[in-house]
Amino acid sequence: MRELEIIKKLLEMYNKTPRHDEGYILGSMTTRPDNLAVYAYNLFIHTNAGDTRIFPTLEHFRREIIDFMSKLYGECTGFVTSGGTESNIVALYVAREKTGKKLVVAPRTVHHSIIWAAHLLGMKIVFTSVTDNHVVDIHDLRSIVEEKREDIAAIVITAGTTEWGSIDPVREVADIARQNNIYLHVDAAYGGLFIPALYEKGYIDTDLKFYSGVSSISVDFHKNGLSPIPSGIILFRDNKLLSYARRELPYTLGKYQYGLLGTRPGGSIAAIWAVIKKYGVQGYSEIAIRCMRTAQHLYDRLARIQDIIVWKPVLPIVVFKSRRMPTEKLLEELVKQGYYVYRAPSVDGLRIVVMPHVTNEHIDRFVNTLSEILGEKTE
Ligand code: 0PR
Repeated sequence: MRELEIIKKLLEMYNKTPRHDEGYILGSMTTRPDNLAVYAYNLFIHTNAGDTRIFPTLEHFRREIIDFMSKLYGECTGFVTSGGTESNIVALYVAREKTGKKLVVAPRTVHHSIIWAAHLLGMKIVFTSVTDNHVVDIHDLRSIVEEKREDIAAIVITAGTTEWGSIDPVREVADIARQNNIYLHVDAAYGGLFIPALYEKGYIDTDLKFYSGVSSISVDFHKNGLSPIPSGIILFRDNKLLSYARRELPYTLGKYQYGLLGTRPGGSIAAIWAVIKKYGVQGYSEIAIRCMRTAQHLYDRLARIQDIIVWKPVLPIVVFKSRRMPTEKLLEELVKQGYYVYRAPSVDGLRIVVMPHVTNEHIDRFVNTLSEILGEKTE
């Protein structure tokens, strides 16, 4: 094919591909990346973070990214990953290497990548129960820790669960981890960039920090950070922990690599650097509050539909279901109208994640469509 024909075909396919700004992608934790981040990504498209001796500017970006993360959560170190799944695998790998143990303790609400990571690493998970608010049951966690202390490699909790946006009590779990000298990983892939701001403004009562007892925190910039996929970060409280994630590679100039990947996109690092410089703590705070307000608007509108049961959002994730229409039927009807909404399996409901691209207008149009499907009038 000639290039022009290829471009024509590409554009044809592009026009058949949903875009976030159309307002129909409401369930998936993805969003339209920032244009400046895309520019940075493309500019550094040729770079490979697998060897920062060849591409030392990537190391410069990494340091400034770590400085930014240290401002958010307290002094830490770490590196850019391909996202939450890689970060979780690396965290459990480090815990296993450090302790020589193979038991992971986590509430059932952890992301499935934790289960996958444990499986890959030959580790076993013991699940704690969760409270009605979908957070770890501290009493149950304490008794499991007491009983199995000698075998535990890590405790994993989530700051912004995938289904509910609930936030496990980081400080309380950190106390347990510290008292028992256990590795604690906090998966903040979804909530990490929003929690400090929403805590400060009084929207939520759980904060996220490197409290004494927290060993690692993972955060994704391809979720609420507006950087292109793949953009994640794994943070460790010190260099000693980071060193477990390092592999020697003597034949290269760099001599070692971090994480799971060999060749690693340098574009992601440049893109994350660009968005943190553009938005900073203040900019992310504004995005967090905007998403939270839009989620509250969605909650308010759904609460006015008689046939709908809706749960109050903690972070900008709204779970709802119909009293009469089976969830699968409702989902099918929504998909027919062009909507991409996900399931909330624990209550057999549906889930909307208000990502940065979602506006009040998108929400209003969605609620009107939903009301029509349910045969109800809305105000
Ligand atoms: N940890 C948490 C708390 C997550 O929510 C996710 C992803 C991960 C880790 C893994 O992150 P990566 O997907 O970056 O490896 N949560 C989304 C989810 O499971 C991932 C996703 C996003 C799936 C968009 C589908 C989709 O359309 O819903």
